[in-house]
Amino acid sequence: MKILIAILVSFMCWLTNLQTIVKTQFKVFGNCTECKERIEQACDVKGIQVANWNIDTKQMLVKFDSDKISLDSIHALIAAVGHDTDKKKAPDSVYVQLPDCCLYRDHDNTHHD
Ligand SMILES: [Cu+2]
Repeated sequence: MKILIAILVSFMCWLTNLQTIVKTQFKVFGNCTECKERIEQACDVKGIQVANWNIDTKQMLVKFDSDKISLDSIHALIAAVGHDTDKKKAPDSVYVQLPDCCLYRDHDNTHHD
């Protein structure tokens, strides 16, 4: 009986755990491998399990625990290091500090509001 309860409890934990893990994709503007490092570094926080930005498609793949961090916070983290997302614009004061190669707003992939 004890074993049965233990199995049941761990199964329930597994179930609730599943519900809080969110995997999603959104657009993040950037140019190069330096951008990639910067963007992924910004997501190196508790609650985010996977953060992978694709240079070619500009798609950000994240897997995170929605109990620990919200998707909005992730957008804010990335914008805070100078990269626009499809939801949040980076502050100009941070953007102008980026190296020349990273100034994506001057390129084809400019963010349009
Ligand atoms: Cu760059």
